[in-house]
Amino acid sequence: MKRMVSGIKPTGELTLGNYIGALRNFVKYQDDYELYVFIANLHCVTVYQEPKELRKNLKDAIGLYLACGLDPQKCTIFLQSDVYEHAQLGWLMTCMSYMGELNRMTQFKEKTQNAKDENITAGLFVYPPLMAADILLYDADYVPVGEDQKQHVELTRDLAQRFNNRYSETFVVPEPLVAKVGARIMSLSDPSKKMSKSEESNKGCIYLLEDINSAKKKIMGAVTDMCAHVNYDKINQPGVSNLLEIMSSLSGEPIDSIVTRYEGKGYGEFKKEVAEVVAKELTMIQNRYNEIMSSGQIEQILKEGAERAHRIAFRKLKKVQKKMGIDIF
Ligand code: ATP
Ligand code: LTN
Repeated sequence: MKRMVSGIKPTGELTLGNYIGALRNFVKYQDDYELYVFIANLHCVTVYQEPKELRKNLKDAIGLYLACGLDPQKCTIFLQSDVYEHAQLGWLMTCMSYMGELNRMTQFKEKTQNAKDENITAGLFVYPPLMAADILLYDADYVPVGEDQKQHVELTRDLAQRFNNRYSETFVVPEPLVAKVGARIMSLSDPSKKMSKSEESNKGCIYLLEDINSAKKKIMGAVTDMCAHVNYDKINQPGVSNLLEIMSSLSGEPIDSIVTRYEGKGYGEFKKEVAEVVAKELTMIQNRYNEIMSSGQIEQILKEGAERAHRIAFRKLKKVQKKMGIDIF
């Protein structure tokens, strides 16, 4: 079975966009791959996080991943900081990286463009070699990521090859797996923008832990157009198309079939059904989430996950240390 590794950096509340675009894919992958999913809490603190809030977001994210169907019997779920090898290999990968290549990382450039020097941590700069370590420790064949993370996986490949050439074959060179097109849920209040937790107003974004009635209201108030017929046309009817995508991906009904059902009918009725479908999914997730959070099982799941991950990571790190000459016996 091919191996897959991915990290989640939950610095905010998870949204319906995260669910449709990312979370649900992991749930599918766990059947066909040996999947390692970790909460990248060391990556979270490259930018200051209020501790109470961070703790809550980390816990919520784990609870939500489980609620959405990640199964600890099928995949390994753990906290990055629980497996010390990440930070160790992260350092060694930092020493394998050149200033020039880290300077070229788009995410670093974007995040620091308008920031003052004293607000830019050195952690943000060496974030990509830590990510490389996360992946290389497990000999991952594939890394499912969003488009924005592809460059970091490319760097990971370069570092793996550099190490293999310099010291001898050690790491599997991983491939990024970027989700299919269409995995981009748009804002309900401005369908030209991505649904995002960092959006200024909350009207366009539905959170997975949001009150059900409030989520329904957001769907009912979603920006549409004057065409007055339900049609899948992303250019001229982006709002309606977005609702069609949401509904289709949650219900499994093909977009064409939904469009046919709504021939000659108005937006009101259509939105009502979308709202019901979203409400049903959120209710299911929230019920599972509440059960999981009150069951106290998260701690045990993370403990077992960290143990499993550690067994692999430990051997890999040892091998690396030996090859580099820092482990002397
Ligand atoms: P922000 O909302 O601040 O832009 P984000 O949610 O994109 O952040 P991440 O937490 O890194 O940031 O995203 C986690 C995953 O969710 C990524 O794989 C990303 O591609 C996916 N994702 C995020 N928003 C959407 C969306 N609107 N539609 C589809 N997938 C999304
Ligand atoms: N950088 C990623 C999170 C992340 C990750 C990883 C993803 C950290 N380590 C290893 C895949 C593999 C992000 O910001 N979403």
